[in-house]
Amino acid sequence: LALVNDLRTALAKGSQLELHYQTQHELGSGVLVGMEALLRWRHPEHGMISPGDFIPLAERHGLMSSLGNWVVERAVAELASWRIAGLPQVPVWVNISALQLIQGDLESRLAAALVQHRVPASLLGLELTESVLLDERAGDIYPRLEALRALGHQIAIDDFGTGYSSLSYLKRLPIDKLKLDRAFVRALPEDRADAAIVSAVLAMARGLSLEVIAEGVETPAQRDFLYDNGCPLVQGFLFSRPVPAAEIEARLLGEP
Ligand code: G
Ligand code: G
Ligand code: MN
Ligand code: NA
Repeated sequence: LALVNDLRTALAKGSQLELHYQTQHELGSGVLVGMEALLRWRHPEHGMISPGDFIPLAERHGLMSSLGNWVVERAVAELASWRIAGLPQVPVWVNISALQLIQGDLESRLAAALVQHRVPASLLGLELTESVLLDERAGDIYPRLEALRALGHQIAIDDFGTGYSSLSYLKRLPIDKLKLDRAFVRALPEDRADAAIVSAVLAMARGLSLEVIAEGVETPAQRDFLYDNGCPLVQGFLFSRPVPAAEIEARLLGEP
């Protein structure tokens, strides 16, 4: 397939790939608390290709570890360049795929990038989906998460609520944060079932001392519902779309 070869070329050159950043905010104050790094591929002929389209391709053709390593390396390098520029430092969260945990040397790649760029692990959060946590090929994930947290990384469960997992893992796993999937946010506040699910997740997370960040917040009405139900953190188009590094830098310049 031509596109796979193009992806190999893009990885080798690095120049067509970029990270876009979407801000995350404390809901009450609006304060910037972090950003999610989202991979983008600027294909020379096809234009911008979504990771939803090329990540499955990378997984099928054994390129996912390289792609994931590229993301880690770029995120850490950009964190370092922002520090050097004197910009305020907030954690960047990267998405980690199942195959990265299964096949890749994730831990050593993280360590190498952080040491090389002198970035503390506390500035690099890791987003894992529920399915990753339950993927048996990843082996016993518990000690690996413990070790990553001991190094200073924060760990979030991405797309929370959309997997088929049992809630009992929440009691057991060493994690910091739940990212409430935007599927539950979309129809707030009118949809009574979603409203019930969201307020129950928020109450449960408080009881478990887990932070919650609601994803896909697009409207003031959704934001207000989340605020009234005690959701501490938000991310979504209402606050910012994912934007290129240059735009995030401009934005960081405006932060106190
Ligand atoms: O940004 P966008 O909505 O197009 O992302 C589509 C999907 O691709 C989302 O599920 C997102 O989590 C995933 N994604 C974006 N960037 C990365 C990345 O760097 N690594 C992995 N594994 N997934 C990513
Ligand atoms: O699976 P994951 O949560 O990592 O996917 C994140 C993706 O969700 C991003 O690529 C981004 O494009 C998309 N996204 C972020 N905020 C919003 C939003 O407010 N509305 C919608 N529809 N998509 C969003
Ligand atoms: Mn994510
Ligand atoms: Na998500």
